[in-house]
Amino acid sequence: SILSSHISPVSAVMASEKEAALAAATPSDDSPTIFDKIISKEIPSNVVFEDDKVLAFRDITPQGPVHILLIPKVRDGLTGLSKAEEKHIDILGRLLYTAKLVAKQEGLAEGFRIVINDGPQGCQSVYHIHVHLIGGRQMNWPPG
Ligand code: TR5
Repeated sequence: SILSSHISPVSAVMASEKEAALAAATPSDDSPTIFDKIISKEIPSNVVFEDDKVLAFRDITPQGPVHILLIPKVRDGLTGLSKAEEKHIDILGRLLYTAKLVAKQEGLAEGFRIVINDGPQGCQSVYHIHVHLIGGRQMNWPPG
């Protein structure tokens, strides 16, 4: 890609992985995602918080010193925020509240960024709703 030719090889690999994940992602598809295997521990992840409803683990391609994904253990049709229904209000609140707890646990007293990517234009690549918690560096606005 145009991007890849102007950045370091490591970043180029990461960029193309994201591009590949985006290309493979099918927004309307209700089939399992990689996160099901992370929940079942079939695929290892670096878990930082877990209860009966929520799993929080470190992103494999961190966009900051701290980059954690918070996901519901049961997707229940919540492939993305745009699919939210009233029945999801409790889990949506729990994801955000848990993000606050994890931010404190990670020492992000100076602030942090919460992101939920939705759909192709939102750059969503995994269709199991997830909250990104990013911190440990100065964030910029507007985001890319
Ligand atoms: O692009 P969106 O917003 O959908 O976020 C998906 C996130 O999942 C990205 O930030 C990826 O880096 C992250 N991701 C993808 C995989 C993965 C992961 N984080 C932890 N562990 C992972 N495994 C084992 N496999 C992935 N494909």
